[in-house]
This record gives sequence, C-alpha cells and structure tokens, in this order.
Amino acid sequence: MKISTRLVGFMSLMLASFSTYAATVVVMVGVTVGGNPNNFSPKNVTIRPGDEVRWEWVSGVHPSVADDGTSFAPFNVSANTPATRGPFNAVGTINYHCQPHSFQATPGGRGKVWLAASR
Ligand SMILES: [Cu+2]
Repeated sequence: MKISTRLVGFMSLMLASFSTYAATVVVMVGVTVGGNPNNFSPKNVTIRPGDEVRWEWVSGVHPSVADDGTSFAPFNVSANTPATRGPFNAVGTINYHCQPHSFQATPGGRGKVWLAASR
C-alpha cells in the first residue's frame, strides 16, 4: 500500500513537471528559402514528451500530412487559422510533408518532428 501510494505520488509529480514545462513549438508554413516559397521553417524541430507543435501560415496553400498518415491529423493552415497538433508522447521521428510541394528539391515541402526522450 505504502509503495503504491509513493508510486502514484511520484507519477503525479512527473505529470506535473511535464505540464509545467510542456512547450508549444512553432513551425512557419510557406517560408521562402533560396527563392522557393514552399518551405517549413524550421524544417526540423526537436520536442520533448508532452509538447505540442503549432504550424502558422506565412504564404501559399500547403495541405500537409504525416508521412505515415497517422501520427497527427492533416492540416491546411491559413492566415488566421494555425494548426496545433499533439501533445506528442511517443519518442521518435515524425516525418511530414506538404502534399503539392513534397516533390520539390531540398528544402521544399518536407519537415520533421523529432521527439527526444526527455528534457
Ligand atoms: Cu506546400
């Protein structure tokens, strides 16, 4: 009983610390890089368990999806409609792309969210 009470207390503390430090990482959509206006910027972001990612519109039309189709719901941001996804908790890499622009040469319409193990 005592041990399980401590465990619950510890887990509550862990959850509290996640929510205390959880961040929303912003990625701009439709940023011009090297003359190409169809980039995510930053292209690659690192987040921690519990963090969210918010994509914010800069220019163009960029319907975007996770490469695996399941890591987050598709989005298509516009001037006053950013898209927030998460919180993400599974450690690993989520590759994603803009459907019409993913074919473009690097940098082009591809991005990556890397969820690192801990803070
Ligand atoms: Cu695009």
